[in-house]
Amino acid sequence: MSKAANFANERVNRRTMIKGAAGVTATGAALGIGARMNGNDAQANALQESVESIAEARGLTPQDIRAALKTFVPSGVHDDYLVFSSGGQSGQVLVIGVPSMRLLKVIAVFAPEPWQGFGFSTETQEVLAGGAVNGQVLTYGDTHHPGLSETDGQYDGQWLFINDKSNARIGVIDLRDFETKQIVKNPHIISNHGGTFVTPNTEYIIDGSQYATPHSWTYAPLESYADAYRGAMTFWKFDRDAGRIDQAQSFSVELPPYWNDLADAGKGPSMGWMFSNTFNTELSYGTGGGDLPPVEVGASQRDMDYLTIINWEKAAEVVAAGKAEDMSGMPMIPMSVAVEEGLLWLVPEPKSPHGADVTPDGKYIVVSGKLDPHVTVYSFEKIQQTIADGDYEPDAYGVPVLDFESCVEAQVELGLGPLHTQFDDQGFAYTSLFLDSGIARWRLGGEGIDDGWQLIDMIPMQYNTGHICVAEGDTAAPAGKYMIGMNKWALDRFHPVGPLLPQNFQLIDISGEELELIYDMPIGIGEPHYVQMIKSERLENIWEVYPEVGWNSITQSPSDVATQISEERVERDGNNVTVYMTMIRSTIRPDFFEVKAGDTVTMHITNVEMAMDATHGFVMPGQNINLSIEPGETTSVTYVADTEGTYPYYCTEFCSALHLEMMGYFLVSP
Ligand code: K7E
Ligand code: CUA
Repeated sequence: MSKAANFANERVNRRTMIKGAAGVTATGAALGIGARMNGNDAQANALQESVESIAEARGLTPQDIRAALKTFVPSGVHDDYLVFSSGGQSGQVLVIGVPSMRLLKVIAVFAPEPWQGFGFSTETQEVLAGGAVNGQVLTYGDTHHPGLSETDGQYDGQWLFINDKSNARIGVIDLRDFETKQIVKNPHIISNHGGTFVTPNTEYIIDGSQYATPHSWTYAPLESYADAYRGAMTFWKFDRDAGRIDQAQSFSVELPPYWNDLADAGKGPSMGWMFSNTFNTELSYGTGGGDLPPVEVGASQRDMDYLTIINWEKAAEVVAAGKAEDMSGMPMIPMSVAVEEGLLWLVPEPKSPHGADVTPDGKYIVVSGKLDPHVTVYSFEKIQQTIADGDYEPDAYGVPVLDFESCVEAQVELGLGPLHTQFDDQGFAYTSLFLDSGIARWRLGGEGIDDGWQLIDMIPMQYNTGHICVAEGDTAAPAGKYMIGMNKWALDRFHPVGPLLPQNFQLIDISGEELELIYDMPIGIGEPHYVQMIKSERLENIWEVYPEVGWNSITQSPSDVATQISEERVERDGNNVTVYMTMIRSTIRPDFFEVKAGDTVTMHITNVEMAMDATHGFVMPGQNINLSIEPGETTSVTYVADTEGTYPYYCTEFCSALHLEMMGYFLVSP
């Protein structure tokens, strides 16, 4: 039996013991109610009795009651932490409060979303169009890794980035209004995975290719894989003032046709560097329609794959010096140049690696091999020394491979299927164990720590944990306290809902000596991969309403088609009709307009209210138009009125007592 399985058994025994021996009558004692309330025995007894009767009626154990008390957030009280979660195949981002695990918002990113009018208004259609691939606007994304902007290695609460793995795109979300402002398509690669990870001051957003293709996904037969196919690591420059990724200042580093997995940016002593897992160093491309082994087998033959190491500060200098090549409109540093300049290195890594996580102090890189029960810890200092000593041999592509033993600090046996690692404020690391369905807590080592690099505990998860997240646990200063396990399989944990089951987020209290499971939250939309948890107090720039009436929320500036009260009008120019409209409780102005069949109608709608939460929605039947106009916002939409008829438009948000009267008639005459 593996160590992890042992821990799991112990846990089960402990839980059964508490249930069986103590039962619900021990709840009061478990809660310490009597002791705390000595001053007022009558009150304490009453509370204890009521708790016990509720617990008995609901069949709750003392553990259940502790969990409930730790996660309950009273009505009107806000959560201490917010989680930004990938929405997986929904192409969205979920915002969740911790510890309550209440869903606060779903942010549309790569897919149209009617409630927010995302992908329906002209402004948001342009955002979606920014991520077009081969000229086609896509209406989904496979989101994996949200990345909060950082200052000095800590979340600054200003921006959020998220990748679409399936099309190698990045979405940019402004945390003043929690809306997507930009989608960029990587011109060099067609699928990514190691994104989005930001450098410590959000200088760059890291975006690594997953499946190798020829550069810019052009055609080349699979048999030419080794010669014609390539990987790339892209560094997107983020312009904070503009609030946009600046493609003109972004670049990629060409890589061998290995598959890059998760990445992380160095910090502290390793500032300026980044680290990415690389698997399929076997160069498998599957059967190729012949009798080669399938990828599953072909890509798992070697005992070691690679950790890819890039000096991005140096890479930026090399681009500035004009040593990169233009490729599809963005610079690419050729592999040969990257090697010559000493900015690209490899180190062997145990079999089929997945996660790569830099410790908060920036001294170590923790790597998990999916098919190895250990995590491998590399020392950044040792990596530098090995480079200085010239202790390396080139791989088949001429990229120097550093000596494994010289770079490794420790290997810690944790359990089966280690994937991702996070850190807390007590010197612990946590690693998800996919195959063992658990999370291992282990102690980091290093100078002055005698009991480091050791497995301490393991908490079973339900089931098959992928990513985990400790509060601010991937920053230079983790907060600890809470951890979420993102479980791929839910099986029996919730009421059955048909064959497609939700994912299971499990909240764990990590503040004590024991890891304590305190909440299960089903995620009924897509398969989230990664989440980041930020202290709520860091999100101090959130707007309650837009700064002024007539605001363009995409450019975040006054709209040039804003309409104030009494400026409402219908303008005609041949077949083009432009309607300048306002919305205020409980009137839409104008409340009538008529066009001829075939006219092109453009509507500019301004919500002239500046009261918090006074959002109006707008639908135009038969035209696939559904908008959301938040206080102060101006939103536009254009459509061709090609079918004559009578169409009542109305406000979709129940904004006032006379909300149903907030409507108008649109007539299309023959
Ligand atoms: Cu492990 Cu895409 Cu981050 Cu999923 S990845 S688990
Ligand atoms: Cu505005 Cu209902």
